[in-house]
Amino acid sequence: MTSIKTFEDYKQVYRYSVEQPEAFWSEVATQFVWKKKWDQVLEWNFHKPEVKWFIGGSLNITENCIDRHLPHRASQTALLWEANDPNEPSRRITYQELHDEVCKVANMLKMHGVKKGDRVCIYMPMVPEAAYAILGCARIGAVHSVVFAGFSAGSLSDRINDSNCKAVLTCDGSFRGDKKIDLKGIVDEALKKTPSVEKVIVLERTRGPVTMTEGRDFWWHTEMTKVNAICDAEPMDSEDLLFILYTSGSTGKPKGMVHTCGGYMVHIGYTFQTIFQYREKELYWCTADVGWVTGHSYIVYGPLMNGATSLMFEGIPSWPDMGRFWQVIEKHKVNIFYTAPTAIRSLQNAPLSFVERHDLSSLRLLGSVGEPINEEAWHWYHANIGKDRCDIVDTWWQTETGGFMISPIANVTPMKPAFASFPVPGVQPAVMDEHGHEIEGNGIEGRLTIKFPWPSMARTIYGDHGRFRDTYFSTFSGKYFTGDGCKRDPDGYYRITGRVDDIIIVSGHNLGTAEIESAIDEHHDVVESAVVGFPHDIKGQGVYAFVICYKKPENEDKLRGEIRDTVSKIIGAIAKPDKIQFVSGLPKTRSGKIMRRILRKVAEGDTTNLGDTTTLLDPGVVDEIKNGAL
Ligand code: 7RM
Repeated sequence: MTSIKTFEDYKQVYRYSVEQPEAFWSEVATQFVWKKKWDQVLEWNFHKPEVKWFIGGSLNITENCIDRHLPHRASQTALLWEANDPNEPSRRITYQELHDEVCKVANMLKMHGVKKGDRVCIYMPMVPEAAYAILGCARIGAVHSVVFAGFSAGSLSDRINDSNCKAVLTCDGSFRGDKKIDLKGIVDEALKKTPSVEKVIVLERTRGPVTMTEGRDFWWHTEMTKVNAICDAEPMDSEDLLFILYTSGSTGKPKGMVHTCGGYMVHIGYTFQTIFQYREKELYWCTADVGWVTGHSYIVYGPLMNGATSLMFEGIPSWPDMGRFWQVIEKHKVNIFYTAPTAIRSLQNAPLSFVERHDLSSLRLLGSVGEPINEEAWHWYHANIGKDRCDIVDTWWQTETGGFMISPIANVTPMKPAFASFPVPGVQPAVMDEHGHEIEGNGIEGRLTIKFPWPSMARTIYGDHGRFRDTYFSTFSGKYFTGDGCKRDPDGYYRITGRVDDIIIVSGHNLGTAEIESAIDEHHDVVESAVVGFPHDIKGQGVYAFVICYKKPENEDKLRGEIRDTVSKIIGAIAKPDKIQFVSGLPKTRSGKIMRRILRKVAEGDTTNLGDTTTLLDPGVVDEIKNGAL
């Protein structure tokens, strides 16, 4: 009893999944290909914390993504690739071709000394080879660590070093709108500081000039001619590592979230099918980048496990014009379109003619992910893209959760605009008050926690289990704390209200305030800074920086430009502050902590009630900050 076709089914399946979670998840797990069945479904302790699913089971996720489909869909398109440039032909990769390419990548990695358990960094743009790279690692049990190809050299080397990657897979360059980005140059810069990296494999994409280091760097296309397309799938224990994916933390050091094979496979495979209600032959398009968890779970693994056709798009929504997404939907007759509120809001600001000139009648379902979708954007999306015909699945989840946690089910859950609605079967949320008590009943608001394990939860932070415990399991004893706030309305629908901690979400990307502050502080004129988010029409949240300089800046705008460039170089353009206010001091507590609550209020333009400021070291700075607000 795991399949859902009606809202009544949902209620029944959900109840079953809570009353008998192990029976429920083992029924789901039976629908996958295992090399050896598990001996025990679950073992857990949220105090340690320790979570193990499908203990004793053995599997390889790539068999579930590829091999199992070959008898009946070898010639079906697995990946449909649309280039950045609309004039470049799209590529169709069948399940058979995917099999062959993945096996070749796997063999290429082996040829270069990569073994089960070794970490491999993938720093690639949205090309099919990025999916081959991910699956090629999984095929041989190497742990992939994909780093978003918009990150700077410094961010890349930090991530490579944190998990001691042995190899890097990358491209000569990438295309993004009318820009060409020199990826290999960034890798070369990063690799000056990464002693663990032995080999670099470079895929040719832009054909820009690159420097190849003898003995370390190899061309993808030459290496791929040296291997064949047969590679047995490595048997993986359920709890063996599948991948590491870095996400921002509040100390500035990114956290390498660790996902393991069995539970991740089961949760992602099940939720893709259940939430989207994917039907045979449908074309599914998720616009995320493979560098984020959404790309991992719902461009690559989820769709492929379900024998779907997944569209992979290299470009951006605004080039050559603001109609690019809609043109792609028309061109390929996309049925399911899954994107982020930030993209919706930016396209909503363009003239409607960019939408109207395209035939969007192929669409059956829309999705949203990455941040709370505001009602205005929801209605625009529903009316203008879905033509009031398509449901919107507002999927709430995190890098840490691996897969969907709270979401409507397509054509099943009665929708409420801007509500992620109900928990996925098997997921048990609990809303907590600030004293650590669970708030029962409906029509309430608090902090969102999860009180029972789910299969695709991260098992640890790579190399730092203490930080994993402190970050997620110590705020509320015995519960996983999401860091998000939420409401549960009188009908029991969940609405996620955003981060309650110090992470800000800019255009759907998680950025730690501390990370941006430390980048700003790199500028030689800057003494100290504090960053908070503020509501931004397009990006959801914008970056507002309060900056203390050594001496009063002579030319404030010039300095703002330099600070923005510094942040861009160190972290990436995504983290550039939208507003920079120069101040002479910051509101700090006696123990030296910045009171962000006050800065947040100022950044939001609400300075009438700043709350209690008596614990501040120097309450005087508050007036200055208020008066200088931008
Ligand atoms: C998938 C992803 C996680 C954070 C999460 C939330 C926010 C994501 C929604 C959402 C409201 C949603 N992973 N978030 N989805 N907030 N409604 N549907 O985004 O690790 O990068 O970010 O994103 O704050 O904690 S993530």
